[in-house]
Amino acid sequence: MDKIAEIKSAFDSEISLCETLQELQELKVKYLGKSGELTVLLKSIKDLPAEERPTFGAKVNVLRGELESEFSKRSEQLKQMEMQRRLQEERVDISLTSSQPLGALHPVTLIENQISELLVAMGFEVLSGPEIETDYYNFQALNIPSDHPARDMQDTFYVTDSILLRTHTSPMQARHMEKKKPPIKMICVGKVFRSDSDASHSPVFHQIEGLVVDKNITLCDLKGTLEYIASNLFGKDTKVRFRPSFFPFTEPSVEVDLSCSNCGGKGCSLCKGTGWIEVLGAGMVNPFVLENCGIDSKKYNGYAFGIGVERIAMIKYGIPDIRLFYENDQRFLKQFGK
Ligand code: 2NM
Repeated sequence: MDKIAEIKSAFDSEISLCETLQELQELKVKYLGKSGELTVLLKSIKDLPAEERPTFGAKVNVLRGELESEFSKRSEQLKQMEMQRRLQEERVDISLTSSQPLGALHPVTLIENQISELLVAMGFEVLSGPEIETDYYNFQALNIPSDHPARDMQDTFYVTDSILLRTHTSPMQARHMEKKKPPIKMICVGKVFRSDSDASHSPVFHQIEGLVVDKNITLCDLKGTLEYIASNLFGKDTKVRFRPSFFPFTEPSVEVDLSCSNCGGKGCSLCKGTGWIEVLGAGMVNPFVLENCGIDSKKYNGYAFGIGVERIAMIKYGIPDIRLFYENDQRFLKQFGK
């Protein structure tokens, strides 16, 4: 009986020292194995007087039950600890920021996308065309006469006498009018080229030109479209103002001003105290242009507008010099496209 108590207390202290499943398994062999402590104890039963054997046997079996249940308890505990240890050790820190620098859209692309999306939502289709154009589509079809200063070598990049880098995206609209019957509702987005370079002019820049041809189109339709774009780009209280102007391809022609988004129209340095900022040109398509492109100008009319993408981006983001767009300075570029 003393031996049973002795084994139990030795076992209790040993099992509490087991730190791994391996050690626990070894302890199990030591106590419950074929030649383990309990087996040896049970075999010693033959040395006892016959009347003590049943009680002794019963006590050893109770001890076996106790040991077995403590083994499985400790085994569960160790498995849990092992799982915790692995979860800790193999943890992936998903909050770690990437060491790869992330790219972002160029401010010109951002504005181009924003304006295009607004116009597409109003039912305009988006077209693109060649950057190298013929004199015919870039000038003649658009009612720009041979002696017009824009045709000068000083202003236009010529490839040959009659082939040039397009100076606006309008040639694409002339091409489209030749092919399609009204109603036409299109925009053309892309690069254009002019021989000009200073803080507000770049030899390559981006244009979005819109064209609508249908029956009974008015300047009000044009104004409504531009007001929608202006209020989405610069805030819903933005006002649109038309001033008379001249373009060979529109009649009448207008310069379009927006109320200054910086001062709300009160006058500031951005709008040079006037409360208005000139943003684009537009007008009713000149009937000569419609006729040149095979559209009956007695039945149909339309409006057109031309937006300089860089100009809009400069106003919206407060960029003072157009050349910043093309220098690819990371410090400039990473401020946009969040
Ligand atoms: C502008 C201003 C006014 C324009 C005209 C045409 C076309 F091809 F339909 F005749 N497209 N874009 C236009 C009219 C462009 O840019 C300042």
